[in-house]
Amino acid sequence: MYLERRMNLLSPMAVVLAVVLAGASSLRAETGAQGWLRYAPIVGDAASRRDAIPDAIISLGNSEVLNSAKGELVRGIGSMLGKRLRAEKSVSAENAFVLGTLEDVRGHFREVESSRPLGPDGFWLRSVRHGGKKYLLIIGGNDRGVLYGTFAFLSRIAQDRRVDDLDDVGTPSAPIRWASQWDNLDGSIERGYAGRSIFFDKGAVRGDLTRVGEYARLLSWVGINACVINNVNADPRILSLNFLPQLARIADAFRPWGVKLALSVDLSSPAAVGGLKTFDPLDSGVAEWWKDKVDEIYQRIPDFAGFVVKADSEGRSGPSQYGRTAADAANVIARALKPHGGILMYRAFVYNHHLDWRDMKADRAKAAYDYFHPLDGKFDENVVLQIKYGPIDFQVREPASPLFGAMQHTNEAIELQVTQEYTGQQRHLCFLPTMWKQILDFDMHVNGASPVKEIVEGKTWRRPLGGFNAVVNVGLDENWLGHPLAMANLYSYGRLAWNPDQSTEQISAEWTRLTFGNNPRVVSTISTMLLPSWRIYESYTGPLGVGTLTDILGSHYEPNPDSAEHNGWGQWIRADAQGVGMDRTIATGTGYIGQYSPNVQKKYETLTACPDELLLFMHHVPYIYVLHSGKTVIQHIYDSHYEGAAKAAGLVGQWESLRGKIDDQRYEEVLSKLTYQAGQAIVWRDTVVNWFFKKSGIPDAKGRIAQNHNPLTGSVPYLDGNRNSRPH
Ligand code: GCV
Repeated sequence: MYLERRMNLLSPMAVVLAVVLAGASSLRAETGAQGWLRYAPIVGDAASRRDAIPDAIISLGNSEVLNSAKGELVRGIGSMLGKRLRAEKSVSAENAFVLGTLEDVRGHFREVESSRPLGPDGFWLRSVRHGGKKYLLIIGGNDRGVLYGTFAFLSRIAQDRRVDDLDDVGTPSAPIRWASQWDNLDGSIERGYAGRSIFFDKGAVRGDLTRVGEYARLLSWVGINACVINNVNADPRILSLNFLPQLARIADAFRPWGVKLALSVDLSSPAAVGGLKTFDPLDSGVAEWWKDKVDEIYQRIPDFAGFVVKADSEGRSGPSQYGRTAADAANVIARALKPHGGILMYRAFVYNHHLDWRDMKADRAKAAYDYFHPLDGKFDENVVLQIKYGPIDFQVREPASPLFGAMQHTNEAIELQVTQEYTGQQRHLCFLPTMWKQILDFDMHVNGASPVKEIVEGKTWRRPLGGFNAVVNVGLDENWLGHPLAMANLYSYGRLAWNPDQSTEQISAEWTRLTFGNNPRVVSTISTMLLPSWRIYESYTGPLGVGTLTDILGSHYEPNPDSAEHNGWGQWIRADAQGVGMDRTIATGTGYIGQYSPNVQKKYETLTACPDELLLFMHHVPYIYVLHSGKTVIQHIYDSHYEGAAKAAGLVGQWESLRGKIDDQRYEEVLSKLTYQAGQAIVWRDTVVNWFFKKSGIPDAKGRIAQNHNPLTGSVPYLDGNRNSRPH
């Protein structure tokens, strides 16, 4: 208002200057620490937005979560619209925000009496008129729902969307919407690419937990309701007595944001830190130990969410050491958690990493189904089987794990990976929701139409529990994930866990608006970069579902196709002089395809039906096999690598068109990452095409391969003579 009045009095020249300055100030340097929670001043029609906003705020309750909701509303409206809300104690005859649970709001507003049901964590934004006054009700199914509703309202403002006459209900898809960290007690993070742990340092919980609270606030905005803070390769000391008060401090930092604490635990803990001689899940002393330990935890942390267990996997202890099953192991802990409402997430990532690579029937992809399918129906009601999206391990392209369709008497959750272990480690732009959506929408055909998302939501088989857990691995880097654009993956994970039916276009535009502002050019350019970026990454790393061509025995980052073969890890690509790909057919291969329902088997079993994008995952074919696209396999490999690298270079130009439209700091950071990616894509391209050329002896029809060039030993010239560098 003040600025407007002043501008009316100014000369046209001064008005131009003022507008330029206002624009410039909105481009102040940003570190990315705020993520999508910037509450940047609205540059558009802020005045009319401001007028639609009441002056007062009343919170019907006084919990920590409600206080956060109230605080956020005051902070957000103040920062975005320059309006200071006045806190009032009770509802009176004046325009106001009213925040509360459905039960509490009903007591004041008859309009919501005959309301729709509002489940836990759900919210309802409702504008009502009452005695000539306007009220904006932010109603929750519980306190957390009120906070989510508040964030949803603020998100509307930040995106410059309409906020009058609201009648907007938000319902989460599933009760489990967790984030996981693979943080070690020494402060390192397994597969973390953005600095050290925000939780731990030198074997203890950090003294300053400011970043922990900020992380919880970001998670809460996208509807995440619990966070597992330590590596699934769990250090048993996390359950030792002296750790508990430290863990309680983390839970305290999470609590105002409705985020519950969860822990990864090692199955051997009763012996490792409990002093017992055994950790046999069927031993009564072991059951007693878990019960006492869990009671202790709940005494200090009454809203504790539960445990995640990785067992019998990659060298971890497990029930197999006592001839027991995963159900025995899961249930003994679940029974200790049950009286407190806690959940036990048991990971289905169980496989033998000493497979015989000479055995053409051996197949790591079959392991989870083979192990868990016979246990269906044997898990307690508060156990959830946590299943990685594909049957191998977070690869750039995998089919949906057949296990999703095989456990109708068991709760399930899908495990995704925000941290880009195999997808460019936050040095490459790779917007993963495009891939996640393909998996979530994939129809397993097990109970009529049964997409993976509905199975994990618990809808397909009416399961009481289910949902989502993603490995995030934020670190102490100011911008959380290292690459400013990687935060789009974290944001989208939360949004998809809340509602997997949302489109990636909608989510990416939303994230961009919140993160970089509402300039339509910025929004459309960044969305146009994000949306194809997963396919671009796939095309210059591992096309046709070939599996990993990365350095599987080491960093999981650089290209090294040889490392996939001839070892026990089972991520083989089976490339020889004639052809490539794993034969997983029922007819002649490992039989993996037989783990799907008949309708899905039909999609994959024959070469004619199998989609090109998964061909080499399902079949071994000659290099000269002709794809549906009309190209031979080998020519596709060559072309996709050249095209992918060219597209990666194109991202640089797209980003450069935004110079001056976003703040310099984030602009320069992203630019340097994309420039690096363009060079690294060339390293990938040249390594892979040379490797396949050497294997197959078939030249590129377009004559692009420089035969004597070895990109792994020499640096590669790119982008007008700049030298490509490797990450340290
Ligand atoms: C935490 C992959 C990763 C490991 C990870 C494991 C898992 O193998 O490379 O770092 O261990 O998955 O998900 O348990």
